[in-house]
Amino acid sequence: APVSLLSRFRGALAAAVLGDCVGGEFEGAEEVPLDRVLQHLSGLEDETRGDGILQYSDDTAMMRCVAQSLLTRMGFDEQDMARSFAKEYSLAPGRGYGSGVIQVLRKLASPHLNDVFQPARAQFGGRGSFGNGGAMRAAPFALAFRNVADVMRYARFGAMLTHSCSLGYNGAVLQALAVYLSLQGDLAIPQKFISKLISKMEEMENDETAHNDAKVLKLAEFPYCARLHRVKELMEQNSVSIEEVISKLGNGIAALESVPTAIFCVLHCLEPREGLPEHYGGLERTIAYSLALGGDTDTIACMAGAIAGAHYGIDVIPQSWLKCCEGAEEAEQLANRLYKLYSIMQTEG
Ligand code: R7I
Ligand code: MG
Ligand code: MG
Repeated sequence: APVSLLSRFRGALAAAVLGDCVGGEFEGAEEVPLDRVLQHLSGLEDETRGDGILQYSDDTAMMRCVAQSLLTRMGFDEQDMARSFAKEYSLAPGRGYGSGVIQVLRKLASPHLNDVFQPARAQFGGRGSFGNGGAMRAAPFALAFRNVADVMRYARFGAMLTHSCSLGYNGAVLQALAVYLSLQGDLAIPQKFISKLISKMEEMENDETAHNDAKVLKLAEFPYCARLHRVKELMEQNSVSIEEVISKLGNGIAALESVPTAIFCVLHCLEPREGLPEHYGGLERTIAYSLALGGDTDTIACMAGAIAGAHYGIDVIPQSWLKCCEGAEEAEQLANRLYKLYSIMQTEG
């Protein structure tokens, strides 16, 4: 049966929270044997557990702020979103935020701040952060705007509130784009999906700031495009080892080393894979595989979850898994409200 757009919206946000919550167990672990991942996930099916025993981290906390702000302002309002991040951080500072971004969040709380993008620009010697904190919270942008140019524009501004390095905000653009295309059903033809991502990222990276950041950081000239080409090559291979994925795409806290990786996880798990239980559907495979890569597991699973959830919809996510995740229900409610906003918006351009 075709997956309804509402189901895709709910799937995207709920699976993002799921990825964050189940991924927290392995964040920072260098090697995560698949056995341990499957054990962790089968533990979620235990009836006696549930009721949000797995807590969400900064990934979900900030994604909720993005969704809330887009809803209450009925679009992007940088002042409101910045305030929302600052308030969330002050109420719950212990959610595992990146060590650099907390300085930005403290500055954003100041009532005397005129330019809300300024604190982010002061990070890391004035170049800004290339961490994946902008990308991890980018999914709601794909649910709030009808046309792709708006999704890209606002995902970029939304990320720039904390991540002013082009590698940081372009990672957020790529993540929002991937969710957007997945909502449209584009994962039905994986080659087309990846080609569209590459052509859009060529537009984004064909920019002086992006070229300069790439040069300073000693990266390829179009860093995201180069990684996406590697994703394409890995997709065409008969077999791919975890080690190969990590060495070619990365599994780290930098957006460049995690957003293309998350995209690869989704594409790789569209089909059954050796080592993953036969009773698993694509969504479950995507989450399990993301955790097995180790490294920044909560964030890679959160981003892969959002893309996969937008493809498969809410109905295939095991209820027992969602029940274990703090904030999963709220994520579905936010998705319902974003769907309503989307439905009343005019189609433009
Ligand atoms: O990007 P950010 O919000 O962190 C997100 C990550 C996710 O994995 C979450 O789950 C959470 O665990 O944190 O936070 P930032 O502090 O902006 O960036 C994260 C880290 O990336 C920093 O603490 C640095 O270690 C590194 N980093 C940089 N290092 C050197 N130079 C980011 N940008 C730079 C840089 O320009
Ligand atoms: Mg986190
Ligand atoms: Mg993380």
